[in-house]
Formats: sequence, structure tokens, C-alpha cells
Amino acid sequence: MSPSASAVVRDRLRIAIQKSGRLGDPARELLRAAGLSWRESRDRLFCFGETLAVDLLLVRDDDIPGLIADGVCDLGIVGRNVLLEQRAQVANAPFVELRPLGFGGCRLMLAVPDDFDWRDASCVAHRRIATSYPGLLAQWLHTHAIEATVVTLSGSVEIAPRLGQADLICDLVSSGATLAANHLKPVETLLESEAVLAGPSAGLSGLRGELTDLLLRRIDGVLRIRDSKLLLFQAARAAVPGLLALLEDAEAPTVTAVHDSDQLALQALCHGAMTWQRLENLKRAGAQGLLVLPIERMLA
Ligand code: PRT
Ligand code: ZN
Repeated sequence: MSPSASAVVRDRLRIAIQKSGRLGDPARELLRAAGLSWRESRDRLFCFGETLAVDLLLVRDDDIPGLIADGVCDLGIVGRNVLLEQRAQVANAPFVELRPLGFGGCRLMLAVPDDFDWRDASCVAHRRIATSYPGLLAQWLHTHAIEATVVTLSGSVEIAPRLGQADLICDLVSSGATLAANHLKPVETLLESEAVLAGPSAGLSGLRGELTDLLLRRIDGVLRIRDSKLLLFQAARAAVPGLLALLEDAEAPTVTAVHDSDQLALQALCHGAMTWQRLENLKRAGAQGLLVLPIERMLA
């Protein structure tokens, strides 16, 4: 760690994010949207926060829970799968999920060879299961009162059945393409995962606690408007009830009179996707002059 990093740690908040990999870029994007900016150091390990006293540490995702536990970092952005796996392995792990962040979605699943005659979870009994998630798998086996052999591998879990190392696997799945390419089929979900903001179970106090609260409020605002749009249109009074029924994802739509006209003007903050098809449905139901505006910021 650079000397400047250790010198500022007490009165500045430090967030660990993945240096590269799947979560690195979306994590930076989220923090930028929350108003942070940084100067990267030459070693690309430490980024000094410029707009707020919030610095970044760029690390491997597997190290993030431990860095929070050791107090080297205050917060971290990491997959729920990594966080819960490390919780499963360490009694009283001192880190918790503070917020789901809506990216990096995947599932921890059991997958069996295509020709495996799968009926239910009991099919796993006395089988060998290859995984990089031995803690979460052991928890699942325990919950289902199933005895099986856990074969812990650090990578390339999907080829274990073909190599004769295991009968089935327990691995992360997103599109399912890796399973299909390896003649495996997903059969059981152990965990729904996504990137999360993690922090110490005990919370943070003082300046770092205040910065955490500020950041959480901003992240909540960013997540809330991620797919949101402001919808504006006009309609005849008789069409309004039908139109409101089509806006089930809208937050308290506003209906106002239009000067010198029988028309009403509607304004609604919609949280669902505003597709062309949706706009065409609204038009058919009587909406006129539809405008869809992006939301720049929201502070609740
Ligand atoms: O170098 P570092 O240790 O930091 O990174 P890493 O290689 O350990 O992790 P990385 O970048 O691969 O993943 C980081 C996090 O992204 C994971 O911990 C998950 O929370 C999340 N994530 C989301 C995924 C996937 N989707 C995913 N599909 N992580 C891994 N995969 C792998 C999976 O293991 C399998 O090999 O992708 C393959 C399956 O993908 P599909 O699309 O073929 O189903
Ligand atoms: Zn990793």
C-alpha cells in the first residue's frame, strides 16, 4: 500500500472494489453516478477521492470481505456469492450486506450431466459435487439433510464431471452457455446473487459513518432512477382512468388542467421500461403529445 494511503485512512472512507473482472467497471460507474471521482495512483491499487473523502482500493473480489473484517477497508462492492461463501466459512464473520446493487446478477446452481436422470434434491445423496463454493454447498446439504462428497476446486468446475472428478457441479450461472457447452443442465438454485455493497456488521461511526450514510443515500437515489423516466402527455378527461391503469409502475401521477382547453395534462415518474410498445399502447388509450424524459438525479 502506498504511504499516502495509510496516512489518510482514519478520517477518510475507503471502499474496496474489484480491480478488474466483471464487477470492476459497473462498480466504478455506480460510484461515479453517486458523485465520486478519483485520482488513480501509479500502482493502480489505490485511488484518492477528489470530490469526497472517499478513496478506492482496487483488489481481487475474494479479498474484499477479509479487508472489511480487518478494518483495512470500510465498505466493499462484491458478489453476494463471495460474501455469503466467506460468511459460511467463518463463524461470526464481521461483515454484512448493506445494499443490493442491481448488477452482476447470477445464480449459484447445481448442474448435472445432460443424461443424468434428475428428479429432486435427493438425487444428490452420496454423489461427488465439484464446486468453488464449499461453504454454501455444505449449508444447502445440511438444510436438506443430504450426505454427499464436496470436491473443492478453485476454477474450471464445469469440466469436473467429464474428467471423472465429480458426478455433478455447483457453480455460478448467468446465461447458461457455459453449462450447455459442457453438456450440463441446471437443476437447482442455491442462491440468487448480484453485486452488493458490504460493510462491517458493527457499523461505522464518526466521519466515516457520516460519509457512509451520505453514500448510501446517493446510491439509493441512483438505483431508484436507473430505469426511471418522466412521462408527460395530454389526454381528454374521459381517457384518464384508462391511462392511469396503464401506468401501474408510476409514482403518484400528477393530473392538471390545461389552460383554455378541455384536455388534462399528466405527469408521471415511471419505474418500468418505457418501450415503444408501451408508448403505442398509451397512444391507443388516448395519450397525446407523449414525451419521455430521462431523470438526471433524485434526492428523496
Ligand atoms: O480476479 P478476481 O478474483 O477479482 O475475479 P474472479 O475471476 O474471481 O471473478 P469474476 O470477475 O469472474 O466474477 C466476479 C463476480 O461476478 C462473481 O463473484 C459473481 O458475483 C458475478 N458473476 C455474474 C459471475 C457471473 N455472473 C458468471 N457468469 N461470476 C462468474 N461467472 C462465471 C461462472 O463461474 C461460469 O464459469 O461465468 C460462467 C458461467 O457464465 P454463463 O453466462 O455461461 O452462464
Ligand atoms: Zn475472485
